[in-house]
Amino acid sequence: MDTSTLQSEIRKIAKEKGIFILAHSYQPMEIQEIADYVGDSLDLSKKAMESGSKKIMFCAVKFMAETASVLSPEKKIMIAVEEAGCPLANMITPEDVVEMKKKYPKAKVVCYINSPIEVKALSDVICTSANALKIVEKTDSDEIIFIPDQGLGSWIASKTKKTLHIFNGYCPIHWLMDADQVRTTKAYHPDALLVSHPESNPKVRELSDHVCGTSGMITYVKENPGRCFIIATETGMKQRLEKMFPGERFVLATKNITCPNMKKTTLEKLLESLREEKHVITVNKEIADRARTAIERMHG
Ligand code: CIZ
Repeated sequence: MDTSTLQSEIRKIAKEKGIFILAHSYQPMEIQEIADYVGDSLDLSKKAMESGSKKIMFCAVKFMAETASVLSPEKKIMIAVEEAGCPLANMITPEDVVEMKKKYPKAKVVCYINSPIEVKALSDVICTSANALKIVEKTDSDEIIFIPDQGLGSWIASKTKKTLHIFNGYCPIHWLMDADQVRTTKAYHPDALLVSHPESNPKVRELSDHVCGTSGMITYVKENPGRCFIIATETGMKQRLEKMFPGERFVLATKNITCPNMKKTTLEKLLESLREEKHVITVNKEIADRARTAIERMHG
């Protein structure tokens, strides 16, 4: 089947079965095009809760579907590709959190949403890149254990007076982005605004005109019409911005900023998962109950 036939078939099956399709902004464009809603992890977890549909199919990575399943246990939450994981999330274990809590007994644990559900269950509150600073500021302690991302953690530490104890996990595509290559891209586009994700390493962030999560990038482009933007985050986001703002120019900060896990979703795999209603996410009830408290604190 060609792309548009596959897309029509996906829409048809989703409608027949009453399945709401959510896609992350890092998904391939042909997936974003057929989703009922495209957004960041915060938006997706809210949409999954608010949607009237009892069945949700996530085109994303696993921790995002797990978070939605914990927030909406009465719904059938599925993921298009079961093995779409997140290397950053996999860098931390519950034992690591227990160890840090022993070392810093007075600190509260702020956990980035890119983490396993068992780690969220040991945390006081969850955050995303869109709200991390706000969450750290309003957490009731001057001492924070920030897990698992050292990119986001070090960025927040530079913005707050609080003491942060930061776990050393990282997102390979953001943290390992080469600052020299970014400098070269800037030299080719001297009038462009460089926007980087806070998961990026400090050398890239220092070169940037603005640092924000993917939802913040949409706002930034809206607020700066008529400019060229160098985008330092996953390539799916650049494609989403191009689609949303056809009059603006976008350039990727380095050659290949592609998350292999986000790109595991294909139209063929999505169609099969919808037809068979497979890859249903299940979370152990005790863990889900503990994680829910931390996630709900984020939603306020
Ligand atoms: O929170 C998310 O969805 C991620 C992983 C990135 C972002 O900034 O939106």
